[in-house]
Amino acid sequence: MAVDLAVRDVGTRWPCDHWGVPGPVVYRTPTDADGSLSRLGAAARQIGLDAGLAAVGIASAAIFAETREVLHARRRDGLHSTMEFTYRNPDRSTDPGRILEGARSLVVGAWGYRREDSTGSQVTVPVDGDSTPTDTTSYLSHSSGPTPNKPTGTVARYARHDYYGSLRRALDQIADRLRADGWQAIVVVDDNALVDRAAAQRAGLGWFGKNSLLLLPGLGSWYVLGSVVTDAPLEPSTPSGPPQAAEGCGSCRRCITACPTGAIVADGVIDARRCLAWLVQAAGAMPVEFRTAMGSRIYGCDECQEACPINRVADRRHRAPAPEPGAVATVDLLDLLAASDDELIDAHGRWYIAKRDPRYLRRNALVALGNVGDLQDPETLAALDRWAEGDDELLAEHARWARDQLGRLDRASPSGAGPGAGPGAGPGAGAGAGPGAGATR
Ligand code: B12
Ligand code: SF4
Ligand code: SF4
Repeated sequence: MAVDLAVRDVGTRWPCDHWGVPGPVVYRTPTDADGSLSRLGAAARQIGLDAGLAAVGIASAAIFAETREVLHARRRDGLHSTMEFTYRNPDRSTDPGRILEGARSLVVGAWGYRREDSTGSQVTVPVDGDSTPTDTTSYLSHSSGPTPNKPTGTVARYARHDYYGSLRRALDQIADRLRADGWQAIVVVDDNALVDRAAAQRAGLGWFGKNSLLLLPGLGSWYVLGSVVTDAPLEPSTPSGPPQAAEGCGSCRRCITACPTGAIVADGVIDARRCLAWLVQAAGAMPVEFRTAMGSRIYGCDECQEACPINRVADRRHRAPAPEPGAVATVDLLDLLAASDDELIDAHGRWYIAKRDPRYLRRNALVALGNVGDLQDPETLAALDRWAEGDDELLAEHARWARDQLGRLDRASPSGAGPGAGPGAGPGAGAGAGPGAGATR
Protein backbone atom coordinates (compact mmCIF):
# COMPACT_ATOMS: atom_id res chain seq x y z
CA MET A 1 0.00 0.00 0.00
CA ALA A 2 1.67 3.19 -1.10
CA VAL A 3 -0.67 5.57 0.69
CA ASP A 4 -0.47 6.28 4.35
CA LEU A 5 -3.52 8.17 5.58
CA ALA A 6 -4.38 9.96 8.74
CA VAL A 7 -7.90 9.18 9.91
CA ARG A 8 -10.65 11.40 11.32
CA ASP A 9 -13.68 9.07 11.48
CA VAL A 10 -13.75 5.41 12.24
CA GLY A 11 -15.36 3.10 9.69
CA THR A 12 -15.56 -0.43 8.49
CA ARG A 13 -13.80 -0.03 5.19
CA TRP A 14 -10.26 0.98 4.46
CA PRO A 15 -7.78 0.65 1.66
CA CYS A 16 -6.21 -2.42 3.21
CA ASP A 17 -9.52 -4.29 3.34
CA HIS A 18 -11.41 -2.97 0.35
CA TRP A 19 -10.96 -6.03 -1.83
CA GLY A 20 -14.03 -8.15 -1.48
CA VAL A 21 -15.15 -7.08 1.97
CA PRO A 22 -18.94 -7.50 2.10
CA GLY A 23 -21.41 -5.64 4.27
CA PRO A 24 -22.26 -1.99 4.85
CA VAL A 25 -19.67 0.54 3.78
CA VAL A 26 -18.86 3.20 6.36
CA TYR A 27 -16.07 5.52 5.45
CA ARG A 28 -13.19 6.89 7.32
CA THR A 29 -12.37 10.38 6.19
CA PRO A 30 -8.74 10.65 5.27
CA THR A 31 -7.03 13.88 6.09
CA ASP A 32 -4.14 13.06 3.80
CA ALA A 33 -1.69 14.33 6.40
CA ASP A 34 1.35 13.26 4.41
CA GLY A 35 -0.05 14.52 1.10
CA SER A 36 0.03 11.11 -0.55
CA LEU A 37 -3.55 11.45 -1.83
CA SER A 38 -2.80 14.85 -3.29
CA ARG A 39 0.19 13.33 -5.00
CA LEU A 40 -1.92 10.45 -6.27
CA GLY A 41 -4.50 12.88 -7.67
CA ALA A 42 -1.80 14.93 -9.33
CA ALA A 43 -0.20 11.78 -10.71
CA ALA A 44 -3.54 10.58 -12.06
CA ARG A 45 -4.07 13.89 -13.84
CA GLN A 46 -0.58 13.90 -15.30
CA ILE A 47 -0.90 10.32 -16.51
CA GLY A 48 -4.13 11.26 -18.26
CA LEU A 49 -2.62 14.31 -19.92
CA ASP A 50 0.46 12.33 -20.99
CA ALA A 51 -1.86 9.68 -22.45
CA GLY A 52 -3.45 12.30 -24.69
CA LEU A 53 -6.43 13.59 -22.72
CA ALA A 54 -7.16 17.25 -23.35
CA ALA A 55 -8.34 17.79 -19.80
CA VAL A 56 -8.56 15.77 -16.60
CA GLY A 57 -10.49 16.67 -13.46
CA ILE A 58 -11.44 15.03 -10.21
CA ALA A 59 -14.90 15.08 -8.65
CA SER A 60 -16.63 13.53 -5.69
CA ALA A 61 -18.59 10.38 -6.51
CA ALA A 62 -21.68 11.58 -4.64
CA ILE A 63 -25.07 10.97 -6.24
CA PHE A 64 -25.95 13.41 -9.07
CA ALA A 65 -29.25 14.35 -7.46
CA GLU A 66 -30.05 17.27 -9.77
CA THR A 67 -29.33 15.27 -12.93
CA ARG A 68 -31.51 12.47 -11.57
CA GLU A 69 -34.39 14.93 -11.28
CA VAL A 70 -33.75 16.20 -14.81
CA LEU A 71 -33.74 12.65 -16.21
CA HIS A 72 -37.01 11.81 -14.46
CA ALA A 73 -38.59 15.08 -15.61
CA ARG A 74 -37.52 14.58 -19.24
CA ARG A 75 -38.88 11.09 -19.17
CA ARG A 76 -42.16 12.39 -17.81
CA ASP A 77 -42.28 14.98 -20.60
CA GLY A 78 -41.43 12.40 -23.26
CA LEU A 79 -38.29 14.29 -24.35
CA HIS A 80 -36.28 11.06 -24.22
CA SER A 81 -38.35 9.61 -27.06
CA THR A 82 -37.65 5.87 -27.05
CA MET A 83 -34.10 6.25 -25.75
CA GLU A 84 -32.85 3.94 -23.03
CA PHE A 85 -29.19 4.76 -22.20
CA THR A 86 -28.99 6.78 -18.98
CA TYR A 87 -32.77 7.15 -19.05
CA ARG A 88 -33.39 3.45 -18.55
CA ASN A 89 -32.64 3.67 -14.85
CA PRO A 90 -31.93 7.24 -13.72
CA ASP A 91 -31.39 6.14 -10.14
CA ARG A 92 -28.57 3.93 -11.34
CA SER A 93 -26.97 6.23 -13.92
CA THR A 94 -26.71 9.05 -11.39
CA ASP A 95 -25.12 6.98 -8.62
CA PRO A 96 -21.46 6.07 -9.14
CA GLY A 97 -21.80 3.83 -6.06
CA ARG A 98 -23.82 1.47 -8.28
CA ILE A 99 -20.74 1.05 -10.50
CA LEU A 100 -18.29 0.54 -7.66
CA GLU A 101 -19.40 -0.05 -4.12
CA GLY A 102 -17.70 2.48 -1.91
CA ALA A 103 -16.91 4.85 -4.80
CA ARG A 104 -15.43 8.08 -3.51
CA SER A 105 -14.07 9.90 -6.54
CA LEU A 106 -14.36 10.25 -10.28
CA VAL A 107 -11.35 11.05 -12.39
CA VAL A 108 -12.93 12.50 -15.51
CA GLY A 109 -11.18 12.87 -18.85
CA ALA A 110 -11.96 14.51 -22.19
CA TRP A 111 -10.59 13.24 -25.51
CA GLY A 112 -10.58 15.63 -28.47
CA TYR A 113 -11.97 14.40 -31.78
CA ARG A 114 -11.83 17.52 -33.93
CA ARG A 115 -9.74 16.65 -36.97
CA GLU A 116 -8.77 18.47 -40.13
CA ASP A 117 -11.51 18.07 -42.66
CA SER A 118 -10.55 15.03 -44.66
CA THR A 119 -11.32 14.13 -48.21
CA GLY A 120 -13.34 11.30 -46.76
CA SER A 121 -10.82 8.66 -47.72
CA GLN A 122 -12.36 5.25 -47.15
CA VAL A 123 -9.19 3.23 -47.33
CA THR A 124 -9.09 1.11 -44.20
CA VAL A 125 -5.78 0.75 -42.44
CA PRO A 126 -5.25 -0.94 -39.07
CA VAL A 127 -4.67 1.61 -36.30
CA ASP A 128 -3.16 0.92 -32.85
CA GLY A 129 -5.26 -2.10 -32.04
CA ASP A 130 -8.59 -0.31 -32.20
CA SER A 131 -11.77 -1.48 -33.83
CA THR A 132 -11.29 0.32 -37.13
CA PRO A 133 -12.50 -2.12 -39.78
CA THR A 134 -9.58 -4.02 -41.25
CA ASP A 135 -11.38 -6.82 -43.00
CA THR A 136 -10.59 -6.61 -46.67
CA THR A 137 -14.04 -7.95 -47.42
CA SER A 138 -15.48 -4.75 -45.92
CA TYR A 139 -17.42 -2.80 -48.47
CA LEU A 140 -15.42 0.26 -47.40
CA SER A 141 -12.15 -1.33 -48.41
CA HIS A 142 -13.27 -2.23 -51.89
CA SER A 143 -15.37 0.88 -52.37
CA SER A 144 -14.05 3.24 -54.98
CA GLY A 145 -14.48 6.02 -52.41
CA PRO A 146 -16.60 9.10 -52.82
CA THR A 147 -16.26 10.82 -56.17
CA PRO A 148 -17.78 14.13 -57.20
CA ASN A 149 -20.48 12.41 -59.21
CA LYS A 150 -21.45 9.76 -56.72
CA PRO A 151 -23.90 10.48 -53.92
CA THR A 152 -22.17 10.63 -50.57
CA GLY A 153 -23.41 10.24 -47.02
CA THR A 154 -21.75 12.04 -44.11
CA VAL A 155 -20.70 10.73 -40.72
CA ALA A 156 -20.58 12.95 -37.62
CA ARG A 157 -17.10 13.74 -36.38
CA TYR A 158 -17.26 11.73 -33.15
CA ALA A 159 -18.09 8.56 -35.11
CA ARG A 160 -15.40 8.73 -37.80
CA HIS A 161 -12.90 6.79 -35.74
CA ASP A 162 -12.99 4.89 -32.44
CA TYR A 163 -12.47 7.92 -30.20
CA TYR A 164 -14.20 6.21 -27.30
CA GLY A 165 -11.52 3.51 -27.57
CA SER A 166 -8.75 6.12 -27.43
CA LEU A 167 -10.40 7.75 -24.41
CA ARG A 168 -10.81 4.41 -22.69
CA ARG A 169 -7.15 3.51 -23.19
CA ALA A 170 -6.06 6.80 -21.62
CA LEU A 171 -8.41 6.32 -18.65
CA ASP A 172 -7.17 2.73 -18.27
CA GLN A 173 -3.70 4.09 -17.59
CA ILE A 174 -5.08 6.24 -14.78
CA ALA A 175 -7.02 3.27 -13.40
CA ASP A 176 -3.84 1.15 -13.47
CA ARG A 177 -2.02 3.77 -11.40
CA LEU A 178 -4.82 3.89 -8.83
CA ARG A 179 -4.87 0.10 -8.63
CA ALA A 180 -1.11 0.03 -8.16
CA ASP A 181 -1.70 1.99 -4.95
CA GLY A 182 -4.26 -0.55 -3.78
CA TRP A 183 -7.43 1.29 -4.76
CA GLN A 184 -10.24 -0.07 -6.85
CA ALA A 185 -10.88 1.61 -10.18
CA ILE A 186 -13.43 1.02 -12.95
CA VAL A 187 -13.44 2.87 -16.27
CA VAL A 188 -16.78 3.94 -17.76
CA VAL A 189 -16.99 5.56 -21.17
CA ASP A 190 -20.31 6.43 -22.78
CA ASP A 191 -21.90 3.82 -20.60
CA ASN A 192 -25.54 3.64 -19.50
CA ALA A 193 -24.26 3.50 -15.92
CA LEU A 194 -23.05 7.12 -15.61
CA VAL A 195 -24.07 10.58 -16.73
CA ASP A 196 -20.77 11.62 -18.30
CA ARG A 197 -21.50 15.29 -18.78
CA ALA A 198 -22.64 15.86 -15.21
CA ALA A 199 -19.46 14.12 -14.01
CA ALA A 200 -17.30 16.29 -16.25
CA GLN A 201 -19.03 19.44 -15.12
CA ARG A 202 -18.59 18.51 -11.47
CA ALA A 203 -14.92 17.78 -12.10
CA GLY A 204 -14.51 21.32 -13.38
CA LEU A 205 -13.90 20.39 -17.01
CA GLY A 206 -16.36 22.91 -18.40
CA TRP A 207 -19.92 24.17 -18.62
CA PHE A 208 -23.17 23.13 -20.26
CA GLY A 209 -23.77 24.99 -23.49
CA LYS A 210 -27.23 25.83 -24.72
CA ASN A 211 -26.88 22.92 -27.14
CA SER A 212 -26.53 20.78 -23.97
CA LEU A 213 -22.95 19.82 -24.81
CA LEU A 214 -20.18 20.30 -22.29
CA LEU A 215 -17.78 22.98 -23.46
CA LEU A 216 -14.21 23.11 -22.22
CA PRO A 217 -13.05 26.68 -21.60
CA GLY A 218 -11.01 27.85 -24.58
CA LEU A 219 -11.34 24.45 -26.28
CA GLY A 220 -15.03 24.03 -27.09
CA SER A 221 -17.15 20.91 -27.31
CA TRP A 222 -15.46 18.49 -29.75
CA TYR A 223 -14.59 16.14 -26.87
CA VAL A 224 -15.88 12.77 -25.73
CA LEU A 225 -16.01 12.21 -21.99
CA GLY A 226 -15.42 9.34 -19.61
CA SER A 227 -14.52 8.59 -16.00
CA VAL A 228 -12.53 6.36 -13.73
CA VAL A 229 -14.71 5.51 -10.75
CA THR A 230 -12.53 4.82 -7.73
CA ASP A 231 -12.74 4.31 -3.99
CA ALA A 232 -9.68 6.50 -3.54
CA PRO A 233 -10.80 9.65 -1.71
CA LEU A 234 -9.01 12.08 -3.99
CA GLU A 235 -9.12 15.82 -3.61
CA PRO A 236 -11.71 17.27 -6.05
CA SER A 237 -10.45 19.76 -8.62
CA THR A 238 -11.46 23.35 -8.58
CA PRO A 239 -14.05 24.09 -11.25
CA SER A 240 -12.32 25.77 -14.15
CA GLY A 241 -15.29 26.87 -16.20
CA PRO A 242 -18.44 28.86 -15.64
CA PRO A 243 -21.09 26.54 -14.17
CA GLN A 244 -24.04 27.82 -16.17
CA ALA A 245 -24.64 28.33 -19.83
CA ALA A 246 -25.79 31.86 -19.06
CA GLU A 247 -22.21 32.68 -18.07
CA GLY A 248 -20.43 30.58 -20.65
CA CYS A 249 -22.56 31.22 -23.71
CA GLY A 250 -23.67 34.74 -22.89
CA SER A 251 -26.41 35.93 -25.22
CA CYS A 252 -25.35 33.64 -28.08
CA ARG A 253 -28.10 31.35 -29.43
CA ARG A 254 -26.48 30.19 -32.64
CA CYS A 255 -26.80 26.47 -31.93
CA ILE A 256 -30.52 26.94 -31.32
CA THR A 257 -31.12 28.70 -34.62
CA ALA A 258 -28.75 26.41 -36.54
CA CYS A 259 -30.51 23.20 -35.49
CA PRO A 260 -32.27 21.98 -38.64
CA THR A 261 -35.21 20.48 -36.75
CA GLY A 262 -35.73 22.84 -33.81
CA ALA A 263 -34.68 20.10 -31.40
CA ILE A 264 -33.15 22.48 -28.82
CA VAL A 265 -36.45 23.30 -27.17
CA ALA A 266 -34.99 25.31 -24.28
CA ASP A 267 -31.47 26.28 -23.22
CA GLY A 268 -29.62 23.00 -22.61
CA VAL A 269 -32.67 20.85 -23.37
CA ILE A 270 -32.87 18.52 -26.37
CA ASP A 271 -36.12 16.97 -27.51
CA ALA A 272 -34.85 13.62 -28.79
CA ARG A 273 -38.03 13.18 -30.85
CA ARG A 274 -36.72 15.93 -33.12
CA CYS A 275 -32.94 15.43 -32.80
CA LEU A 276 -31.34 13.96 -35.93
CA ALA A 277 -28.56 12.45 -33.82
CA TRP A 278 -31.20 10.27 -32.18
CA LEU A 279 -33.43 9.73 -35.20
CA VAL A 280 -30.61 8.09 -37.18
CA GLN A 281 -30.14 5.66 -34.28
CA ALA A 282 -33.79 4.97 -33.48
CA ALA A 283 -35.65 1.94 -34.79
CA GLY A 284 -38.66 2.22 -37.10
CA ALA A 285 -39.38 4.64 -39.91
CA MET A 286 -37.61 7.97 -40.16
CA PRO A 287 -40.37 10.50 -39.45
CA VAL A 288 -41.28 12.04 -42.80
CA GLU A 289 -41.25 15.59 -41.47
CA PHE A 290 -37.52 15.29 -40.65
CA ARG A 291 -36.30 13.44 -43.74
CA THR A 292 -35.37 16.48 -45.78
CA ALA A 293 -33.63 18.03 -42.76
CA MET A 294 -31.45 14.92 -42.56
CA GLY A 295 -29.61 16.04 -45.67
CA SER A 296 -26.69 13.72 -46.38
CA ARG A 297 -26.29 12.51 -42.77
CA ILE A 298 -26.20 8.78 -42.25
CA TYR A 299 -24.89 8.80 -38.67
CA GLY A 300 -24.84 11.60 -36.08
CA CYS A 301 -25.39 15.31 -36.47
CA ASP A 302 -22.86 18.08 -35.83
CA GLU A 303 -24.85 21.15 -36.77
CA CYS A 304 -25.20 22.61 -33.26
CA GLN A 305 -21.45 22.26 -32.74
CA GLU A 306 -20.35 23.51 -36.16
CA ALA A 307 -22.40 26.66 -35.51
CA CYS A 308 -20.79 27.34 -32.13
CA PRO A 309 -18.49 30.39 -32.12
CA ILE A 310 -16.51 28.98 -29.20
CA ASN A 311 -15.64 25.95 -31.31
CA ARG A 312 -14.73 28.18 -34.23
CA VAL A 313 -12.36 30.30 -32.16
CA ALA A 314 -10.83 27.15 -30.69
CA ASP A 315 -10.39 25.71 -34.19
CA ARG A 316 -8.50 28.82 -35.24
CA ARG A 317 -6.29 28.77 -32.13
CA HIS A 318 -5.45 25.09 -32.12
CA ARG A 319 -4.78 23.49 -35.44
CA ALA A 320 -6.72 20.26 -35.65
CA PRO A 321 -4.62 17.14 -36.23
CA ALA A 322 -4.97 15.14 -39.44
CA PRO A 323 -7.65 12.45 -39.40
CA GLU A 324 -6.53 8.98 -38.35
CA PRO A 325 -5.81 6.54 -41.16
CA GLY A 326 -9.01 4.67 -41.81
CA ALA A 327 -11.24 7.39 -40.38
CA VAL A 328 -14.55 7.33 -42.22
CA ALA A 329 -15.95 10.81 -42.76
CA THR A 330 -18.12 10.01 -45.74
CA VAL A 331 -19.57 6.92 -47.30
CA ASP A 332 -20.56 6.18 -50.86
CA LEU A 333 -24.32 5.73 -50.52
CA LEU A 334 -24.66 3.36 -53.46
CA ASP A 335 -21.88 1.16 -52.10
CA LEU A 336 -23.60 1.13 -48.72
CA LEU A 337 -26.89 0.11 -50.31
CA ALA A 338 -25.15 -2.67 -52.21
CA ALA A 339 -23.27 -4.04 -49.20
CA SER A 340 -24.25 -7.21 -47.37
CA ASP A 341 -25.36 -7.31 -43.71
CA ASP A 342 -22.00 -8.70 -42.65
CA GLU A 343 -20.10 -6.05 -44.54
CA LEU A 344 -22.13 -3.28 -42.94
CA ILE A 345 -21.71 -4.62 -39.42
CA ASP A 346 -18.02 -5.17 -40.13
CA ALA A 347 -17.57 -1.60 -41.24
CA HIS A 348 -19.91 0.22 -38.84
CA GLY A 349 -20.52 -2.18 -35.95
CA ARG A 350 -18.92 0.29 -33.54
CA TRP A 351 -21.87 2.64 -34.08
CA TYR A 352 -25.12 2.42 -32.17
CA ILE A 353 -27.36 0.73 -34.72
CA ALA A 354 -30.92 0.00 -33.59
CA LYS A 355 -31.25 -3.69 -32.72
CA ARG A 356 -27.85 -4.19 -34.41
CA ASP A 357 -29.89 -4.42 -37.59
CA PRO A 358 -28.10 -3.10 -40.70
CA ARG A 359 -31.44 -2.28 -42.31
CA TYR A 360 -31.36 0.95 -40.26
CA LEU A 361 -28.13 1.99 -41.96
CA ARG A 362 -29.85 1.32 -45.28
CA ARG A 363 -32.89 3.30 -44.16
CA ASN A 364 -30.62 6.26 -43.37
CA ALA A 365 -28.77 5.84 -46.66
CA LEU A 366 -32.05 5.83 -48.60
CA VAL A 367 -33.15 9.06 -46.96
CA ALA A 368 -29.75 10.64 -47.63
CA LEU A 369 -29.92 9.44 -51.23
CA GLY A 370 -33.35 11.05 -51.54
CA ASN A 371 -31.74 14.32 -50.48
CA VAL A 372 -28.44 14.31 -52.36
CA GLY A 373 -28.88 11.81 -55.21
CA ASP A 374 -29.71 12.43 -58.85
CA LEU A 375 -32.47 10.43 -60.54
CA GLN A 376 -30.76 10.93 -63.88
CA ASP A 377 -27.96 8.75 -62.65
CA PRO A 378 -28.88 5.20 -63.75
CA GLU A 379 -27.07 3.62 -60.79
CA THR A 380 -29.06 5.71 -58.32
CA LEU A 381 -32.32 4.89 -60.04
CA ALA A 382 -31.48 1.19 -60.15
CA ALA A 383 -30.63 1.14 -56.44
CA LEU A 384 -33.84 2.93 -55.50
CA ASP A 385 -35.93 0.66 -57.72
CA ARG A 386 -34.33 -2.42 -56.23
CA TRP A 387 -35.09 -1.36 -52.64
CA ALA A 388 -38.53 0.00 -53.55
CA GLU A 389 -39.47 -3.42 -54.91
CA GLY A 390 -37.84 -5.43 -52.15
CA ASP A 391 -39.51 -7.49 -49.43
CA ASP A 392 -38.57 -5.19 -46.58
CA GLU A 393 -41.56 -2.83 -46.47
CA LEU A 394 -39.80 -0.33 -44.23
CA LEU A 395 -36.95 0.05 -46.71
CA ALA A 396 -39.30 -0.10 -49.69
CA GLU A 397 -41.25 2.86 -48.32
CA HIS A 398 -38.05 4.87 -47.74
CA ALA A 399 -36.87 4.04 -51.28
CA ARG A 400 -40.20 5.20 -52.71
CA TRP A 401 -39.94 8.37 -50.67
CA ALA A 402 -36.40 8.96 -51.98
CA ARG A 403 -37.48 8.37 -55.58
CA ASP A 404 -40.37 10.73 -55.19
CA GLN A 405 -38.24 13.33 -53.48
CA LEU A 406 -35.66 13.21 -56.26
CA GLY A 407 -38.43 13.29 -58.84
CA ARG A 408 -39.72 16.47 -57.28
CA LEU A 409 -36.25 18.00 -57.14
CA ASP A 410 -35.71 16.99 -60.76
CA ARG A 411 -38.96 18.59 -61.87
CA ALA A 412 -38.11 21.73 -59.92
CA SER A 413 -34.66 22.00 -61.54
CA PRO A 414 -34.24 24.29 -64.57
CA SER A 415 -33.59 21.30 -66.85
CA GLY A 416 -37.07 19.96 -66.06
CA ALA A 417 -37.98 16.32 -65.59
CA GLY A 418 -35.15 13.97 -66.31
CA PRO A 419 -35.46 10.38 -67.46
CA GLY A 420 -35.63 9.26 -63.87
CA ALA A 421 -38.53 11.43 -62.85
CA GLY A 422 -41.20 9.06 -64.05
CA PRO A 423 -40.52 5.98 -61.94
CA GLY A 424 -40.43 8.18 -58.83
CA ALA A 425 -44.13 8.73 -59.16
CA GLY A 426 -44.92 5.07 -58.66
CA PRO A 427 -47.48 3.66 -56.28
CA GLY A 428 -46.87 4.65 -52.73
CA ALA A 429 -44.58 7.50 -53.69
CA GLY A 430 -45.16 10.77 -51.96
CA ALA A 431 -44.30 12.06 -48.55
CA GLY A 432 -46.09 10.11 -45.92
CA ALA A 433 -46.98 7.14 -48.12
CA GLY A 434 -46.25 3.63 -47.01
CA PRO A 435 -46.62 1.79 -43.74
CA GLY A 436 -44.87 3.44 -40.86
CA ALA A 437 -44.35 6.68 -42.70
CA GLY A 438 -45.13 9.73 -40.69
CA ALA A 439 -44.79 7.82 -37.44
CA THR A 440 -43.30 10.19 -34.89
CA ARG A 441 -41.57 9.06 -31.78
C1 B12 B 1 -28.65 10.09 -24.46
C2 B12 B 1 -27.48 10.71 -25.16
C3 B12 B 1 -27.72 11.38 -26.34
C4 B12 B 1 -29.10 11.62 -26.87
C5 B12 B 1 -29.74 12.79 -26.11
C6 B12 B 1 -28.79 13.96 -25.92
C7 B12 B 1 -29.25 14.96 -24.89
N1 B12 B 1 -28.74 16.16 -25.03
O1 B12 B 1 -29.99 14.68 -23.97
C8 B12 B 1 -28.83 11.87 -28.36
C9 B12 B 1 -28.89 10.53 -29.09
C10 B12 B 1 -29.75 12.85 -29.05
C11 B12 B 1 -27.39 12.32 -28.30
C12 B12 B 1 -26.81 13.09 -29.27
C13 B12 B 1 -25.49 13.50 -29.24
N2 B12 B 1 -24.56 13.10 -28.39
CO1 B12 B 1 -24.95 12.03 -26.84
N3 B12 B 1 -25.17 11.06 -25.27
C14 B12 B 1 -26.18 10.59 -24.63
C15 B12 B 1 -25.77 9.89 -23.34
C16 B12 B 1 -25.80 8.38 -23.58
C17 B12 B 1 -26.62 10.24 -22.14
C18 B12 B 1 -26.89 11.75 -21.97
C19 B12 B 1 -27.84 12.02 -20.86
O2 B12 B 1 -27.85 11.36 -19.85
N4 B12 B 1 -28.68 12.97 -21.06
C20 B12 B 1 -29.65 13.27 -20.04
C21 B12 B 1 -29.62 14.71 -19.64
C22 B12 B 1 -30.49 14.91 -18.38
O3 B12 B 1 -28.30 15.06 -19.30
P1 B12 B 1 -27.59 16.22 -20.11
O4 B12 B 1 -27.95 16.12 -21.51
O5 B12 B 1 -26.15 16.19 -19.79
O6 B12 B 1 -28.35 17.45 -19.46
C23 B12 B 1 -27.77 18.36 -18.60
C24 B12 B 1 -28.02 19.77 -19.07
O7 B12 B 1 -29.31 19.81 -19.64
C25 B12 B 1 -27.91 20.53 -17.78
N5 B12 B 1 -28.91 21.49 -17.60
C26 B12 B 1 -29.99 21.37 -16.82
N6 B12 B 1 -30.67 22.51 -16.83
C27 B12 B 1 -30.00 23.37 -17.60
C28 B12 B 1 -30.26 24.67 -17.93
C29 B12 B 1 -29.41 25.33 -18.80
C30 B12 B 1 -29.68 26.71 -19.13
C31 B12 B 1 -28.29 24.64 -19.36
C32 B12 B 1 -27.43 25.27 -20.33
C33 B12 B 1 -28.03 23.32 -19.01
C34 B12 B 1 -28.89 22.72 -18.13
O8 B12 B 1 -28.05 19.61 -16.72
C35 B12 B 1 -28.47 18.37 -17.25
C36 B12 B 1 -28.10 17.28 -16.31
O9 B12 B 1 -26.73 17.26 -15.97
C37 B12 B 1 -24.32 10.43 -23.14
C38 B12 B 1 -23.34 9.41 -22.56
C39 B12 B 1 -23.52 9.27 -21.07
N7 B12 B 1 -23.46 8.06 -20.60
O10 B12 B 1 -23.68 10.25 -20.37
C40 B12 B 1 -23.90 10.85 -24.56
C41 B12 B 1 -23.15 12.20 -24.73
C42 B12 B 1 -23.89 13.25 -23.94
N8 B12 B 1 -23.29 12.45 -26.15
C43 B12 B 1 -22.25 12.93 -26.69
C44 B12 B 1 -22.16 13.32 -28.04
C45 B12 B 1 -20.77 13.56 -28.61
C46 B12 B 1 -23.32 13.48 -28.80
C47 B12 B 1 -23.43 14.11 -30.19
C48 B12 B 1 -22.54 15.32 -30.41
C49 B12 B 1 -23.16 13.03 -31.26
C50 B12 B 1 -23.42 13.48 -32.67
N9 B12 B 1 -22.55 14.23 -33.30
O11 B12 B 1 -24.42 13.12 -33.23
C51 B12 B 1 -24.94 14.47 -30.23
C52 B12 B 1 -25.17 15.89 -29.72
C53 B12 B 1 -26.60 16.27 -29.65
C54 B12 B 1 -26.84 17.28 -28.54
N10 B12 B 1 -27.00 18.54 -28.90
O12 B12 B 1 -26.86 16.89 -27.38
C55 B12 B 1 -21.15 13.17 -25.68
C56 B12 B 1 -21.12 14.65 -25.31
C57 B12 B 1 -19.74 15.20 -25.06
C58 B12 B 1 -19.82 16.65 -24.66
N11 B12 B 1 -18.72 17.34 -24.86
O13 B12 B 1 -20.82 17.13 -24.18
C59 B12 B 1 -21.60 12.23 -24.52
C60 B12 B 1 -21.24 12.71 -23.12
C61 B12 B 1 -20.95 10.86 -24.80
C62 B12 B 1 -19.52 10.81 -24.29
N12 B12 B 1 -19.27 9.92 -23.34
O14 B12 B 1 -18.70 11.56 -24.70
N13 B12 B 1 -26.79 11.90 -27.19
S1 SF4 C 1 -27.53 17.20 -33.02
FE1 SF4 C 1 -28.47 18.16 -34.84
S2 SF4 C 1 -30.66 17.83 -34.64
FE2 SF4 C 1 -29.74 17.38 -32.62
S3 SF4 C 1 -29.87 19.32 -31.47
FE3 SF4 C 1 -27.88 19.36 -32.51
S4 SF4 C 1 -28.28 20.37 -34.49
FE4 SF4 C 1 -30.25 19.77 -33.65
S1 SF4 D 1 -23.57 28.16 -30.16
FE1 SF4 D 1 -23.61 29.82 -28.64
S2 SF4 D 1 -25.28 29.25 -27.25
FE2 SF4 D 1 -24.76 27.41 -28.40
S3 SF4 D 1 -23.27 26.30 -27.14
FE3 SF4 D 1 -22.09 27.61 -28.54
S4 SF4 D 1 -21.75 29.53 -27.40
FE4 SF4 D 1 -23.40 28.41 -26.34
